[in-house]
Amino acid sequence: MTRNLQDSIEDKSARVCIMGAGYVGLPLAVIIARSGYKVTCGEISDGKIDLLNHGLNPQPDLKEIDETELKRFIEEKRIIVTHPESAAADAEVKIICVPTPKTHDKKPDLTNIEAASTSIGRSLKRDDLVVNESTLAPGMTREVIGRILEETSALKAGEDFYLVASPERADPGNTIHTVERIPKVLGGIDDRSTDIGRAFYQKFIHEIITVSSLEAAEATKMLENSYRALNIGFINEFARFCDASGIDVMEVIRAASTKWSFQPHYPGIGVGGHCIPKDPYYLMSAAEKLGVELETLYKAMLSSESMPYYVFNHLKEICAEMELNLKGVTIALFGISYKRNTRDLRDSPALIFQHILEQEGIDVQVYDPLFSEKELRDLNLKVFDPRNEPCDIVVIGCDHSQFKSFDFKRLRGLKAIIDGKNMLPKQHVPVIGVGAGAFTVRERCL
Ligand code: SAJ
Repeated sequence: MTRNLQDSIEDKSARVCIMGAGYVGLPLAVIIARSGYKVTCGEISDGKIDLLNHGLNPQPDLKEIDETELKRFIEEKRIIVTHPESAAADAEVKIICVPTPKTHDKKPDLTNIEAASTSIGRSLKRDDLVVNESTLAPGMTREVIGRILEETSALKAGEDFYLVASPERADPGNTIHTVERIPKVLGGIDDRSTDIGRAFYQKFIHEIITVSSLEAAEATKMLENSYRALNIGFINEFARFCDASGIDVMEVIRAASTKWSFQPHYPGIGVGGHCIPKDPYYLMSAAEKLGVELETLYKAMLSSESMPYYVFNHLKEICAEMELNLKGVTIALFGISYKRNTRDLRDSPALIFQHILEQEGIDVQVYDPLFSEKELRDLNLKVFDPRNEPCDIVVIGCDHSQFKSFDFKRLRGLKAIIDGKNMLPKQHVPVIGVGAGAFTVRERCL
């Protein structure tokens, strides 16, 4: 490799730009700065730029970030946060870490990717390395990012600049599987790109897994998350079978987990977050272009997307059994985040459930100990105060650990709990889970 980027990667004089200082980009920036590189984050949110430049973490859920370290890196200008254009200009290594959401009709939304690629392309130089870490379907790094870079810079991918795909595999908030400990899969547009990608990442990531192409790297991430979505979709379907057949799905999952080749997944009120609800649709869109129908994956997505409605049906059943008027009872939704012990609301199935009830003209109040009452009201949610308000039915929308020790006996008038995450032990009132097995109100009491 004759180019001098290798040297500046070795002596860490190479300047690094990360497009997107979010759930993926910010932890990555800290790890790269910690290894000795100067990092500039390109961020479109002025609010985030301001917070970060004051050394504050805009996403407190990211417990893997040491706030003291972040503040020091900002003060020492080892991390600088600015707007995308200027961030890209002063760097030799440019990493794209922007969100890749889906549109309302479940198609890829590449707005952020196109904007980040254009910002990078405008100041792209010979010998630069561009890495895409955002989740894209096979072919998109080459055909979308690569094309925009070439059009805006008049340079050629592979010949004039290095292009690598290395999809992020982070689990935001996870302090065990932190970015540097997760094996890094990467593939380049050519061998030199792969080699320089490896040379860079091995400076701060424990294990590098190189694959043969951009597309193989993109497909690896698609497979991982589609596998997860498939299994969650199936266990939600299996839970409906268990409800119909009087079998307790959690008992069966525990028993099946004694088999070494069985990987447990759990049914619930639905699937949220920034990955599982949308990554499979990126894969399906790429497959569709090639005339390949991923029907099983599609059905699995529909299975999980129907779960908020399934829990709503449980609610209607329990009210009918108890001869309660659905529009007259007090319903409290416990937990609104998409994932336990986080404040992340993206695609939260609990909020989808709340919206369904709202659409049906059914009053539902919300309690989530991770949010202040003001934050809940600012989300246009009606606040439930468990300290002094009566409540007929509780619905568990998110399995925050705090709910395990919550004393539901304190809730005046409580008649039933619908446990959307199958997290609670039996209580003094009927607890109906997702897949808890056919029930009648009497049988479910202690
Ligand atoms: N969920 C279920 N049943 C399950 C597992 C999850 O209903 O058995 C629900 C969760 O409640 C949540 C949603 O699915 O609403 C997503 O859960 P998740 O554990 O996959 O959480 P995410 O969205 O943070 O997933 C990320 C993903 N990482 C990346 O895409 C890079 C995912 O691939 C990882 O497996 C996950 O973190 C992780 O566990 O590391």
